[in-house]
Amino acid sequence: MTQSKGRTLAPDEILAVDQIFDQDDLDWAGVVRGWLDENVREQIGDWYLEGTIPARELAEGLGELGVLGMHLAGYGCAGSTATQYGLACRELEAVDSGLRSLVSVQGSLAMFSIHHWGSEEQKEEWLPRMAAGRAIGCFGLTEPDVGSDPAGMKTRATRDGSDWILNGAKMWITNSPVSDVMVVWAKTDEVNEKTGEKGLVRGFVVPTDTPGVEVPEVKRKISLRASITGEIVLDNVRLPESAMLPKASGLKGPLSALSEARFGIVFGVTGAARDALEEALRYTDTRIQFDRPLSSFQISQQKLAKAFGQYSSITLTAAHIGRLKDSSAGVRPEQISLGKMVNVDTAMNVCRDLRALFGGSGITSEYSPLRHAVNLETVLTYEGTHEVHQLTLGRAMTGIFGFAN
Ligand code: TGC
Ligand code: FAD
Repeated sequence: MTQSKGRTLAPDEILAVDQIFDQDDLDWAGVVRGWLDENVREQIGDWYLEGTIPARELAEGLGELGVLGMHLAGYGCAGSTATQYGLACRELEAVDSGLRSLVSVQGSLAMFSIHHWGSEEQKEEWLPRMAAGRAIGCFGLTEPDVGSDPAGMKTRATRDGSDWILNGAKMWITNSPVSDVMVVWAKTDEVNEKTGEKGLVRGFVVPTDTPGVEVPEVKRKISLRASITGEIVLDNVRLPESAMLPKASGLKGPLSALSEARFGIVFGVTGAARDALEEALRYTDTRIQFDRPLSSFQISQQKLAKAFGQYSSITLTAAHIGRLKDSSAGVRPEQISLGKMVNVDTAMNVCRDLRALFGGSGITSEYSPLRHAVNLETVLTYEGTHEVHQLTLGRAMTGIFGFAN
């Protein structure tokens, strides 16, 4: 006998998301979601299969929407709260992690570095164009031989008169093949006061069309396919003295930008989990097996309830970290590590578990959970691997640096 269907509640209604975030902030998230519905959602599965994204066109649209560098103040940026920025990331990643990456790298890595560590001239030159999406930025920290331990970077910046000469290679750089400007981290011959040795990390603002720069694309990715990834090859790249970020000295420069981008991920991945859950609810409601909708089986409901519980807890974690970041005390790196470690891992498990509810259809691009789960493999790795964040928390709790023993 088929049971009559009672009233249904959306996950965010049960969670009472309107009691977690301010209504104005949720209205803003609705604006972002509406723009994505109109401009991106339908095409994303195809872009993913094609292994690309129309970055330039999207950047201009996202610039008009106002999400690029929205949490920065001045220079064409909105000066929003961290939570508002987080909620935008959540909507972007509900579509695809690649789209959130485009916005993270632009606003939190490239623009933040220039905004926080740059000269007035660097800010005036790049930030308004980047906020409008008329210039795309990338951020080169990782190298072919140096990932989790950026202190070991091999890229060098040496003096020639008042100029800088850059040599080296960066690997896995989001947007490098389509970028107009790169923030590149390199070691100079200056003495690092912490180690007492030569080799101080500095940041450089490098227009991509500078002679000696090449940005080959990384192909054959099976994760984060709706995102353009490349290398940066620097062969005797001559830059004026003014190209160096004057206020950044040491690893604090790039790590501070990473904190910003990791924060966006803490919120972003809750969007991927929410989207997978909404899609699973729609699918199980209409797919009939054994003369009943999948949603009526106890095991389906168990999977949905478990996923909902996990989604709820990562949303609350994101909201808490957002509040900390917006508070006068601010958020500490280990608190961001906590959010990145727990939220990415949990969102990945949610998407992977829900995928099973779609049976064979779940392995196509027609449904989002598997695409999200595969994307989240990248998110688990970049911006500090899962293990780096475990060790960061381990260090915070025990006082022992467990990275190298
Ligand atoms: P440590 O001694 O901890 O710190 C060195 C200096 O930096 C300061 N600091 C921070 N400052 C601001 N924000 C943070 N989150 C900071 N973390 C550390 C720290 O206070 C210190 O300052 P000072 O003044 O005392 O010198 O450095 P460590 O060498 O011990 O760090 C170890 C470790 C492993 C935690 C660090 O190297 C690390 O985080 N490694 C992971 C590397 C990483 O995340 N790479 C990401 C590359 S970019 C990317 O993936 C972009 S993906 C983009 C996309 O598509 O979305
Ligand atoms: P490794 O550091 O070699 O790590 C390999 C494995 O060893 C991992 O499991 C790691 O956790 C583990 N490991 C390493 N050290 C330790 C330790 N001490 N203890 C225990 N385990 C350890 N970088 C940028 O600079 N800019 C970008 O825009 C950017 N975009 C990216 C886009 C994509 C699609 C991807 C995949 C990566 C991107 N990255 C970018 C690079 C990313 O940040 C690195 O891949 C990441 O930091 C890990 O470095 P690695 O790949 O060299 O791995």
